[in-house]
Amino acid sequence: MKNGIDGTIVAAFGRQYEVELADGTRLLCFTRAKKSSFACGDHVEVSATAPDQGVIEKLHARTSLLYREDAFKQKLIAANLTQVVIVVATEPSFSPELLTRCLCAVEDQELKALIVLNKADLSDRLADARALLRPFLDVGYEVLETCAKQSVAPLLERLAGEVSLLVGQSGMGKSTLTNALIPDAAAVTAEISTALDSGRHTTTFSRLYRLPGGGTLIDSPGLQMFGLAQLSHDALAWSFREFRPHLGQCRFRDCHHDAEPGCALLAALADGAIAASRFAQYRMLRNELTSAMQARNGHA
Ligand SMILES: Nc1nc2c(ncn2[C@@H]2O[C@H](COP(=O)(O)OP(=O)(O)O)[C@@H](O)[C@H]2O)c(=O)[nH]1
Ligand SMILES: [Mg+2]
Ligand SMILES: [Zn+2]
Repeated sequence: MKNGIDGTIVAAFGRQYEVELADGTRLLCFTRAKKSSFACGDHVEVSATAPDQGVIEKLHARTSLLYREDAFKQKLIAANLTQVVIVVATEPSFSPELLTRCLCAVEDQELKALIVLNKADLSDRLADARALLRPFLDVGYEVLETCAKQSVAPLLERLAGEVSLLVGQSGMGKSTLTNALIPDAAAVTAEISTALDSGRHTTTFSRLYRLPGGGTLIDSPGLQMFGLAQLSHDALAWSFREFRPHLGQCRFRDCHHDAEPGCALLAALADGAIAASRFAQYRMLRNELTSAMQARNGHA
């Protein structure tokens, strides 16, 4: 059997991975290590052990890695992305806090962010959803309103030439968008569900698709939590994009931006350059990071 073949992980289910080779062949691959740490989108080197099976031998360097982490474990979401599309909806209602957390991870990896407000056809809920998104627009994020059931053309345009991840809470319409964007996505999903005997229609693992107009799309399971324990305190502050002009301007180099005199962030907050709601989220996340660090060091 052939060794040293390059491929891309197009689906990650537990400790099994589907790897697509340059010629389009797909191998179901296992890993040699007990603790595997690969993600959908990873470029790997594999050895074929059967016409449709292989072993992952090596991971090629990543350009980016989106993941979440709490005090004790890490959960990889996708690798080698250029853009993250965070999907929210008019109904069910979404969590602005979760959206903030996703954006922090996206900013930390220096990826492009696009917020999609789906189910824009549910017009009686639209005003409320727009109001929840206002603080994100105010700091420069772009919001694209879609109706997955009518037209995904404007979204498709934004995906050309990018490696994009669709992420968000469950029920927002990620899979419906994927199915509308990729004609044979539903068939692929059904086939895998049968193969794994999961028999469920909810997305339980990430899957990578090639878009008809060029570009790559990864659909992911619904998110309920997004720990950011991987970030340092400085990285967290930097991940709030409107804080950046003020960072490094505090009187004290190790300023906690808490109550210190001469704090540039508190000054920006006082004069309205930083919104109170964003600063409150930052404080909450900062406290969470501190707790995670303490828990790791054994004095929780
Ligand atoms: N009205 C409306 N319903 C939608 C739209 N997009 C998705 N849905 C519905 O929302 C539900 C959840 O969609 P799904 O794609 O499974 O969400 P996911 O969990 O984010 O993958 C399904 O019943 C869809 O039919 C939309 O644009 N408008
Ligand atoms: Mg889904
Ligand atoms: Zn400060």
